[in-house]
Amino acid sequence: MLKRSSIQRSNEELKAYFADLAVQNLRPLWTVDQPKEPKSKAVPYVWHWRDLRSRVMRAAELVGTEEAERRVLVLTNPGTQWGAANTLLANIQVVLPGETVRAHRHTNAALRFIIEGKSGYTVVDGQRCPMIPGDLVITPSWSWHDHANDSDVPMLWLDGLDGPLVRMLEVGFREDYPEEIQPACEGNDNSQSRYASGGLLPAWEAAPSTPHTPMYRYPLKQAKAALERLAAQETGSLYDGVILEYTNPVTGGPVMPTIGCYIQLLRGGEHTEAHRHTSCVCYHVVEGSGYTLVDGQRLEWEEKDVLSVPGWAFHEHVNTTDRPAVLFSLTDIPAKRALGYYREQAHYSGRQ
Ligand code: GTQ
Repeated sequence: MLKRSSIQRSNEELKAYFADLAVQNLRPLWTVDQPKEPKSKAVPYVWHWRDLRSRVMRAAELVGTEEAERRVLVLTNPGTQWGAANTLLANIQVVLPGETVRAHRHTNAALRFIIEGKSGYTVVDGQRCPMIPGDLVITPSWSWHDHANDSDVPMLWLDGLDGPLVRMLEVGFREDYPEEIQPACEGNDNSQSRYASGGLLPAWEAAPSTPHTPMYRYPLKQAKAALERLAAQETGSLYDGVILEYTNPVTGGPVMPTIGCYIQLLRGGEHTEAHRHTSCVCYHVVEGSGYTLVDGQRLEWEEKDVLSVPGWAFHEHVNTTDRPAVLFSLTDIPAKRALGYYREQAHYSGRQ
């Protein structure tokens, strides 16, 4: 008969054994706590625009873009002390009228969601991408990028990056462009007119081999029109209302391999059901106000606020007004899916 074994020994013997192991840099696995499910170090958190904006603007009074290669405030989750979420950064950057921000590249994948301004631009691998409030502009891993503000008002935007993931994987490289700024191609980035044709793609092109979308810019105008059109004809998701993913038009996959981007509309008065997933999420409120319940904690939000929902935390959204609310979000779903670690679970009683 085979069975599990049980051994007689004194506690002193065991303690002496453990002490000897420690000297050898060894550790007995059976003494290590192994939780049944993840518990994020990150905590549910909201940064209110009313507190953020003045502090970001103050940075622009104190440091120039010569001194600060990126004039950025890092929204820091009190639980992790690096970035807004466990694998994601959600930073706020400001560029004043007439300023340029030097060109560089890094392995960190990045995106900008424009919050305020008129007509700055980012040059991504030579493509000049105009930045209009509400637009999403992506700067994939290892792409050269520099920013500029050629308007007469400050530009503020949300930077989303996979910084903490890159740090954890120890794959961080960075490089300065040999010049201050890249020579931009004539005219604006044309990826919009090439790829945003309702499912039609240039047939003379070989399928791009890059792991990111060939479309660098996703205007809010199109996203909002799609949200409103779908809100008029469909219920959407039980957990997220009418939610759309920004996708690679060629593959239908996420915009970048480590970061997924979404935009959602919560109807006036909508109160979603609660669920949780292993991916963490940073939300930016494009318009409207309400609150999100995260593991029982109420995060109140209004326009331009940023909130962090840790992985495997139950969350449900409530639009407290009678007008639609629109939320932009970035998540690490693509990274977790690719590794086979994505899981999702509905709350057992619908709501918390
Ligand atoms: O604009 O390239 O928030 O390199 C952090 C690192 C923005 C940028 C950030 C960066 C950038």
